[in-house]
Amino acid sequence: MDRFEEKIGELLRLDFGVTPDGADAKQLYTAVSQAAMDSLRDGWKKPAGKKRACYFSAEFLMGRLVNSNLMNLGLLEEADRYLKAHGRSVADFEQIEDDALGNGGLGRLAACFLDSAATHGIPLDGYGIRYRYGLFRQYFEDGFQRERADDWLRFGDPWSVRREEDAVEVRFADQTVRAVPYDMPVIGYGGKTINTLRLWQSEPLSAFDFDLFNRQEYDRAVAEKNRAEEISYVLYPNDDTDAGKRLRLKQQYFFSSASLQSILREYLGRHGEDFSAFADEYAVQLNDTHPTVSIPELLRLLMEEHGLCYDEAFSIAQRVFAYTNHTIMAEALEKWDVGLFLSVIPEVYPYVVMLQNGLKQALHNKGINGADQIPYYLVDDGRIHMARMAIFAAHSTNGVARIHTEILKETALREWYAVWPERFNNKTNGITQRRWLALCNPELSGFITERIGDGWITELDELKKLAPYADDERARERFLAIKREKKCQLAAYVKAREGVELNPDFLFDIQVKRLHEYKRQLLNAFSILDIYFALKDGRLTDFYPTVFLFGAKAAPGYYRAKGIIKYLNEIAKRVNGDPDMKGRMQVVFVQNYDVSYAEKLIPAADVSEQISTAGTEASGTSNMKFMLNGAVTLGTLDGANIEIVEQAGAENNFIFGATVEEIASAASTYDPKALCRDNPRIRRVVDTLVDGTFSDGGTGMFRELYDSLMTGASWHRPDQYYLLLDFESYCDAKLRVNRAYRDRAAFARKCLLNTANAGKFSSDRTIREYAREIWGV
Ligand code: DL6
Repeated sequence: MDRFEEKIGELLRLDFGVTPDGADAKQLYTAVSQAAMDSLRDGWKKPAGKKRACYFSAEFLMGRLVNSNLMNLGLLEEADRYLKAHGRSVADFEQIEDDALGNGGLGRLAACFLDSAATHGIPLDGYGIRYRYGLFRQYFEDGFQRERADDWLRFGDPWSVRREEDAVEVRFADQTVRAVPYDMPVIGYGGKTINTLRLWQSEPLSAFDFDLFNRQEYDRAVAEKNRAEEISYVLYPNDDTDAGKRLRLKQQYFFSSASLQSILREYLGRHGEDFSAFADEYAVQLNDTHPTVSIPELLRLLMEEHGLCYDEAFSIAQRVFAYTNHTIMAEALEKWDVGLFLSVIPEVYPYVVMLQNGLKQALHNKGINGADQIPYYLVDDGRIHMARMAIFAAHSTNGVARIHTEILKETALREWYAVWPERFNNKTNGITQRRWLALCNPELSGFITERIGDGWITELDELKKLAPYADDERARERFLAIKREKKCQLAAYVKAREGVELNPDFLFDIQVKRLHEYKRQLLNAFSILDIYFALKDGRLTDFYPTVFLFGAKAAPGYYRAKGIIKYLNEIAKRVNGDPDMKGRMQVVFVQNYDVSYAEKLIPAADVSEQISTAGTEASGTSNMKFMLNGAVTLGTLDGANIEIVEQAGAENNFIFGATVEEIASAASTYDPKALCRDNPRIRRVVDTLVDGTFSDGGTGMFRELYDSLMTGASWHRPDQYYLLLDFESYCDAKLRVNRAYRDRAAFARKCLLNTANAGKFSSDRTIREYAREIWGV
């Protein structure tokens, strides 16, 4: 027995008083995790004298840690062997750990970046919030989404270490709190580099008011404690634009200020008050605008606490900060009401004003009279524009896929690009192949490694060597057998979670992502109905049996998105309950889609639905995960789909719909009502929203969806995401995929070529680009 196993036994004995055979899954999970933590303690130190990059992000959607950490430490097989010897396996940990500190793409990207940086020896640390409650848990009741709180700490947190000695204070207008860091090791593959994810927890300065307690005023005695803890209590759903604005600003300032103070403390320990080397030792990447208040806060800290003048402080800030934009949706470009800002962090506001003046001066120096041009105001119409602040004060602004960056430059941020073109750059997103292939699909990983070796685990471009196997009949057959195996595994999981049977011989067509109008789950719903009607009418006779799978959470306050969930669930009920559809078609909406579900769904997919309106999805990352696992993309020319098709070939994917340019030229004359009137297929499916085909339980949700397409509202035009414009070309493409699937060998070839050409979409490539081109680390 080696040290790791001994340690597990010792922890079980000392902490729980049990033997390995007598331990339950949670005790084993805790002991295995702690033993792994113990094994890395010596290697978990920041090397001195190297520039470090800091990733400031309101979300880190890490996924389950136990398997990935064990794999990266090279302990996964050993742990599994040990557990099996005691009648268990690492699979038993599935029900133990939760994975909910993010909404979706943005938080998951942050997690992939941490993994890639640690794997490639890039000194990158994450800084964020240790929420008590992660994104809500979703379940369905009569087809309606319901939410309940997700207490992700209920199984403990063996992967974090509380660092009391590094706590700092954060001051608001109405309270001062202690920010206490919990550090998580971020273990690179092979265990050579261990970076840190530092998550801040908000706590009161003192546990409770003793005087009030003695006077038996218990509620008041703990009121301050509760108010402090509230700040890191819950992760906000990102589509909920109005939810808790005040608390959200507090959260952003809380982790921004704490993280900067922590970095400054480190730096001061080495250099004292000489800040001349600060920007040579730290780079800070702002993940979207959420941490952008860091900019005036760094100015405040440098000027107020360390006596620098504005020019010195600004010059440091500009060299340190870089900003990533993740969306062009106007509603997601954060703006803070000046009144609110002043009531929460009044001490920071003067630095916003200084930045505003600095901007005016900088524009003046370039011969631009900013005062005449609204987009150049940081404070405009009583609101502080955080994206503008980031672009002005940071040295780099990047988009997350080529088309997205082009849209930023040409449309969304064109005034800024005109003044500072050199600051704009593209960093197409990526995903870590270690989680999204090696861990979630060991069968396909084995297939690949047998043929081309295991170099792809750290250099995904190696997958190119797989391309010749797409023409090898035996390899294709093996690939198909693996795909079937993954479908069987998913079917077992879905059966256990949803109580629904899936047939592994069906085509698996999957759309999983946050529920949002621009992602067009409603268009998918319409196309399914169109196929259903065609099957019922006998117009469609050669349809390959298909299951349409969905997974998506709607922000609790996003009424229309919730209407779409209910509508899809009604369609599922109709289709699955129709005896004519047996063996032909099925619709399943899984509950509580999260990283763990994604790890089951994605490897089982034949078709990856990526159908956002061209120009709306900044990049997408699930598209890359599906591609890597050998699915074809059924998608629009949007986000990273464009680069996926470029890499894997248009002939191996199924592209449809209007391009960004076509949408722009159709916009002024677009008339969804006329389309509906003149096209009986469209009319038939759209009318199901209001003709009594489906019931929304008397809520009016379906009528509201119908109206959003036909008449719009004061704040948007009818069918603003062009569902009906793309309807026919989407349905045609869906049937093209379906027909192509009949030739299983030819389809397997397409799938294999997708995997073989996925090299570009490794977050290893992306993070190296950030390191080299933005951070200089
Ligand atoms: O860059 C990661 C991810 C992109 O892949 C998605 O296309 C994009 O929608 C998402 N953006 C956000 C923005 N959230 N806010 N605020 O999540 O980022």
